[in-house]
Parts: sequence; C-alpha cells; structure tokens
Amino acid sequence: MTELAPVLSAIWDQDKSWKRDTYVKSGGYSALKKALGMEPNDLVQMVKDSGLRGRGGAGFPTGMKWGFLPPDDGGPRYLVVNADESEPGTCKDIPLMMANPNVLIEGVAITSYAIGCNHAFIYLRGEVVHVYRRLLQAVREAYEAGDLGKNIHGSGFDLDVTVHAGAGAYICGEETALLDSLEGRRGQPRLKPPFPAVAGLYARPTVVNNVESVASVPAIVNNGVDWFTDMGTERSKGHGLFSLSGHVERPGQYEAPLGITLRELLEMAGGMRGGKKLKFWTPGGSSTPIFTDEHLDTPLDYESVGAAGSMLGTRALQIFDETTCVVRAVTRWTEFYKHESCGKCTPCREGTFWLTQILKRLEAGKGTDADIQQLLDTCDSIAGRSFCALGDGATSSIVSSVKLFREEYERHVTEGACPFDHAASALFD
Ligand code: L3W
Ligand code: SF4
Repeated sequence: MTELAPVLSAIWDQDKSWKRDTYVKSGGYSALKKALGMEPNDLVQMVKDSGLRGRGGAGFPTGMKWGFLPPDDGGPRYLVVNADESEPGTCKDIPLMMANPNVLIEGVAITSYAIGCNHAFIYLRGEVVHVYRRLLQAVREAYEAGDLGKNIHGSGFDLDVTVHAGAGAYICGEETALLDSLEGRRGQPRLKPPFPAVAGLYARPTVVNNVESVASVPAIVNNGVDWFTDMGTERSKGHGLFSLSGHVERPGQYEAPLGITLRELLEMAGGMRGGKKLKFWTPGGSSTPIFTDEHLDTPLDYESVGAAGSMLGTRALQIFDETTCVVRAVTRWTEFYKHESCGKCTPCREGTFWLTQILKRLEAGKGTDADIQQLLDTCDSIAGRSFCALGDGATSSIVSSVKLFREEYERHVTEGACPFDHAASALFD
C-alpha cells in the first residue's frame, strides 16, 4: 500500500488550521472558483466519474445521488450535510470540522452549485458545542470573504448556509429522522421511498450527504478524476479517514486510501497497546459484525469487508486486545442501542430492551445456555424486521460475537461469573 499525502487532514497540524486564512494559504477555496466556471452538470458528472461513495456508512455513490434529483421545477431544492456523527467508535467528521471547517464549507458551496441549491444546512450533533461555535465562525468568515451569500465571487450564484445543532439523538443520523428533526419535529425515520432526493426537507428535492463526502469534493475538482481513481480499489475509489480507538498505542484519525488493511493501519498507529494480542475489532463501528485477527489483512474497502461478512460502515476501527471480555463489550453496545432506539417500531423498541436484559444476565454469570439461544432468537426477530438500520445494527455485534466466541459466552454460564479482569482491559468501566 502506497503512503498517501494527507488530503482532508493536510493542514490539521498547522497553527490555527481552522481559520480561513490558513486554508487559503494552502490552496483553499481555489476549487470553488474553478467549479463556478464549470457547468453544474459537468460537476455532477465529474463526481460520478470519480467513483466517490458516501462516507457516512452506506457507501452509496455520491454523484449518482446528486443525479437522482428531479429536473428543476423552479422551486427550492436543498443540500443537507449529515454532521450528526454518533456511531460508537466513529470519530472523523467531528475532528475534521474542528480542524478544518473551511474544507466542508467549500465542499458545501461546490455541491450546492452543482445541484442547483441556494440554501444548504449543516445538521450537527447537539452535544459538540465547540464544533458548533467553530462552524458558525467559519461560516461567518466565508460570508465576509464572498464564498457564501449573494453573487458568490461574481458568478451570479447565491447560497445561504444554516448550521443547525440537534439535541443529541443517535437516530437523527438516519437521514429521514434528521430531516424531521430539522423541520422541528421529533426525529424518527420516515418511510422510504420517497427518498429525500425526490421529497426531502419540506417535501422538496434534497441531497443528504455525510460531512466527509462533501469535504472530499474540493480536492476532486482541483486534482481531477484520475487523481482520485488512482487511489483505492476497483470499486472503492479514493481515500478516507479511518478512526482507530481502543487498545492501540496511538489512537486517532489516519487518512489512507480505501483498501488499506488493519495491519498497515496498526503500524501507523504504533501497534497494539503494550504489545498485546489483538482479539476482536469493528471495521465500521458497532453496527457492523466484528472481526478477529484473522481479518488483519482484509482490504478495508466496501467489497472485501462485505465478502468477509461485515461492513466498511464509517471506518470506525475499535480495537480490543486479549484482556477484553467480548460479552461485556457487546453488552455495552447493546445498552447504547436500547437507549437510542426511537421507539417507532416494535422489534427494535422491545427487542433491544430484551437483548440488554439477557446480555446483562449472561455477563454477570447468572445466565443459562438457553439464554444464549434466546439472544440469537431475539436478534432474529429484530434483524430485517425493523423499520430502519438501527435495529439491524443492534444485532450485528451480538450475532457475530456468538459465532466467533461462543465458548466465551458458555464460560460465563459454567463459571457463574465473568472470567475477565476488567481493570486490565481498562475499557467499559
Ligand atoms: C434515491 C434511490 N436515493 C438509496 C440513498 C438514500 C441514502 C443513501 C444510502 O444508512 C448505513 C446504515 C448504518 N433513490 C436510493 C437513494 N438512496 N437508494 O442512498 O441509503 P441506505 O439506505 O443504503 O443507507 P442509510 O440509510 O444512509 C447508513 C451504517 O450506515 N452505519 C451507521 C452510521 C452512523 C453514522 C453516524 O454516526 N452519523 O454515520 C455504520 O455502519 O448501519 O447501514 O442517502 O437516500 N433508489
Ligand atoms: Fe426507531 Fe429502532 Fe424502529 Fe429504527 S429500528 S424506527 S430506531 S424503533
């Protein structure tokens, strides 16, 4: 794997990297000027040709999504940036917006021009007040410099950007729940179709894109399609931010081409904490089935991770060494889903409650062999039967962990206690 010159994280180490001046000195906002001289349809085609896929978890082709918007009927159409990053282990959009909010704003302006939108929204996770302040300041600077507002850089194109802070609900990262929340309602998923591209915000055509997807656009405009498609693998092009957390020496964000492996990322991150052995990890956050050390060389692209039985998701690599009790880790994640279930559908609302009860019992050594089967049966009643991806995601770590570590679940039953020293793991306490 060739080393990647940082793109999204290029200026993160610079003094006051979040200021517009710093960004401009490194070539920032030149892509916007170039884009404004192009035909909007050519920009859409460029992003289609680049093969950029949504960086929020699903990996849907970004240019294709833009192309789904119906022809202009004279009414408004919207861009909504999904900045509600909350998937456990996912820590890329928030650092990106803190370190360089301008690359997002430039991406918002280019995307809006390409799709014919004059009002874009950035829907931010409510808890990150520091990011909210930073975005507001960056948007203000962009208006003052003429990157936003009326007649941007003399092009005749107008764009307003609203930064909206949510109230801290994981479900509002689901695109239609986000739209309901933005409209002032309780955030719960809507039935799809219609997809937001047809009837989204205020029932108008809307593109909902993840922060990293939109922030990837300026470099594609500046460097061209070939530059982007030269990175990555056959069907997973380009580069992305990988968040490494847990039992690694240097947790953090690592920018790399798609298709890099965990083994290579661990080298960049200084290896496993204290030289311990890798036990299990998530390739794409806690909504994706877990992997073990057998998957150290699985290319981290959509196809390879899928073929190995998981999902690339948000590239949230949570790493756990041999000191970790897998039952405990899975119980923690399941508690999260129970707490965040929006309650709209029965399989997820009731199912995540029961999963938590069974897991807590097992983890405390008070479970039975029948509980392990009950756990799997309950997952079976949720996955594929829930209204949105949260229900499916809640079952991923459970089913995969029983498959990979069934004997560890059974030890909790036969020994009547958790066989691990939680202090040694130093996670989940
Ligand atoms: C128009 C069609 N648009 C699909 C659009 C759709 C959406 C995108 C992908 O879930 C995943 C989930 C989590 N006409 C269309 C169309 N679209 N067909 O394409 O849609 P979809 O349904 O495949 O996925 P999604 O609902 O966006 C996202 C997984 O990501 N995940 C969670 C991440 C959480 C965060 C966070 O913390 N904020 O990102 C992690 O793995 O489980 O599978 O835009 O409208 N015919
Ligand atoms: Fe709500 Fe869960 Fe049903 Fe999604 S699956 S609609 S989060 S109750």
